[in-house]
Amino acid sequence: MSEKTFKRILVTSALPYANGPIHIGHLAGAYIPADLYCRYQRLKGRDLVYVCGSDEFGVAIVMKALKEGVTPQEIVDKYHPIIRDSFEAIGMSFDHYGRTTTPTHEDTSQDFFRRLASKDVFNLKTDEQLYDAEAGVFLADRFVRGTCPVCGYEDAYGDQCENCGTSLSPAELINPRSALTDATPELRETTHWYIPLGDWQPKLEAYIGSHPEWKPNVLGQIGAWFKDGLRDRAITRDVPWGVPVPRDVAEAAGVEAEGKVIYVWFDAPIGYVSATREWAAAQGDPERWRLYWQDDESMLIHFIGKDNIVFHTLMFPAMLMAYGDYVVPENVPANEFLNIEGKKLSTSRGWAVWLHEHLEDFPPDLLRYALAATLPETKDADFSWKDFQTRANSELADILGNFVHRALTFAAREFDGQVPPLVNPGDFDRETLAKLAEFPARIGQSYERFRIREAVFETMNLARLGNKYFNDSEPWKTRKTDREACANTIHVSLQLCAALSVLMEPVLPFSAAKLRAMLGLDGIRASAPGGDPGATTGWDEAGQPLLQENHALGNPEILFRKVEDDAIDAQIAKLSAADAAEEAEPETPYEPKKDFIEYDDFARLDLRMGTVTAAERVPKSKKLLRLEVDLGFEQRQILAGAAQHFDPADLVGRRVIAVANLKPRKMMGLESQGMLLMSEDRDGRLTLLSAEGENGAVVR
Ligand code: B3M
Ligand code: ZN
Repeated sequence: MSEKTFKRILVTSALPYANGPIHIGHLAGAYIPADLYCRYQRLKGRDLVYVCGSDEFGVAIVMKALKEGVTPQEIVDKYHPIIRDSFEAIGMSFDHYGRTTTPTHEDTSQDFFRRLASKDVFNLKTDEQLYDAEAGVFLADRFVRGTCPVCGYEDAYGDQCENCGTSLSPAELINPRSALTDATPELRETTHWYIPLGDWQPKLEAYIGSHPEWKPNVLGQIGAWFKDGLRDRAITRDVPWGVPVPRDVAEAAGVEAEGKVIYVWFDAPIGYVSATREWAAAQGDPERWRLYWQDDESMLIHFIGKDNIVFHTLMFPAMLMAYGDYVVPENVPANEFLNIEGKKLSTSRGWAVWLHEHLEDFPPDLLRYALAATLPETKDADFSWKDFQTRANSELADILGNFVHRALTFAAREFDGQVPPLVNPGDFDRETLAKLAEFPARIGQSYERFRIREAVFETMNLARLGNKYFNDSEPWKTRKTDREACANTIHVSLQLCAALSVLMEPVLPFSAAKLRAMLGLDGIRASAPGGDPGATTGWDEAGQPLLQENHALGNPEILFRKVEDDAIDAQIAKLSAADAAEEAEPETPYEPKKDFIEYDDFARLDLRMGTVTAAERVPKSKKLLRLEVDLGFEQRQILAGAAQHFDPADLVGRRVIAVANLKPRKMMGLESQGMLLMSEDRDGRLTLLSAEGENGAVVR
């Protein structure tokens, strides 16, 4: 439980799929909160390792490759560096950022699989799965599309209907088709390994039960899974992209190993272990990873988004328990989702703010701060550009930046750029220093409880305190009337600035470094890897005065520049442009133009004006309408496959164009004596064509 103190901490952020760049929704879920937490803990002087990496296997990657007409390898080779570099640019302080296509990861994943197989943890099941004979592959999950048996949505995925949210198995789809070739899949036998999570439920319930301190949104989801009863989950797939099922294990089981890979949700969390191994190797101490994973005094924390809860709180812990020797997650502070301007983030619709683009226009600390201040910790939250501007201008610039600037420029002007001594401090000075002393513990508490937003708010309160102290002390008056009081005010203000430069470090690392340079303050413990190991002044010390009397300050500079309206308007315009372009852009292109015909070919059509005189649905048919059409020279019965598009009552009286010489044919036992012209748009919507002219008039 949370009361236990641990010797070291291992922190992970969800491994992002390397199938696209990072957007602010990702950042707010699993990355910004984790980075703040890690930087705080490092400032506390705790032994911490923070790992992450690109998730490079799985259907998400294969889908993207299909879409772009390249190989999965090309996809991950393209996006891995983009993701890695944008993380670096926003100041993510990973000790190691790996990828799951490394030999170390294959080795670690196969070791897990082999060990669990040898302990008889898995079940082997043979059943029929959909097979695309045209492509020669089994169709896992998202490779099958078809009609949802629950709501009738025609484009449901094999694992879930996006329309009604029901989770499905591919075999449940009506009219299944292959997402690869559009072929109708056939059922074929295949054998897979399953992890019987149901067998693990009692152990998992005991484990989760020992963590009442976990976030309610996380416990709520887990509770629902337990109530439903955990089920077997297949942990292998028949796809040509993934960590291969170890040959020896397959052979021992009498299963053909060729083409079988480990399911991405089995290997991805093991990616955390692989990344830690790679980190240890890079430290020149290859076995050191074990300390973090296999020692009871290590605390494992997973930062994730809410869609990954089941894998990190149930499946991965079951794997770790089954393996033995490993610690299990001590906490999984999952976040909810971030919306943008009140609308659900959607990368396909262009309703997203991309990290690499954002950083072209703004310094990284602004986004870190704006996101940290609005994290979706307990419920979905909203990012808006106006709010971003307000955070940057009214909080960072007007409160924090302003306070620091006033204190430093005052010291430069009045005290020769030095820290004036504190002599006979007044009550207000002492009270303020006493309040300062409480901040590290108070902010720290919030971090320890994963209340990152609250921690950031408390941090800003220290700047608020500084501003108010400076204002109320009125040093611009005392500089003439009471030199000692004025010096005390500046002394205390500078101590507050120094404290801020440490306490704001988790959320604003770039600006904190800048502030320390202005203060000439060094020897502060690093909040990211690669700092001076000799530095011992850190979080806990920041409550006490950090600056010596007469210490020489550096040059004051502006810490935060204001974000202008223009810059914000441009971003809003960009967002809506992407949204509008998406709306205007054809989702599926219209049919290509047909070959030329001679006029005589056209002239063979007998097109006539007519009026619908009666309309009804054909009983027992979903699609057919029976229409009576007055063509002037005769009445016709015409069947139209348009029942899903029109209400029969609306059709009576409509002027229409009919093909009058189409050979009659029977449908549902009724003769159709012609056809009505309609247009069909890209979404399959039908519109009846109409024209002027009396019944029987020739259309040409
Ligand atoms: N790549 C899913 C996601 O990006 C997945 C997380 C893996 S964490 C081990 O949402
Ligand atoms: Zn549905």
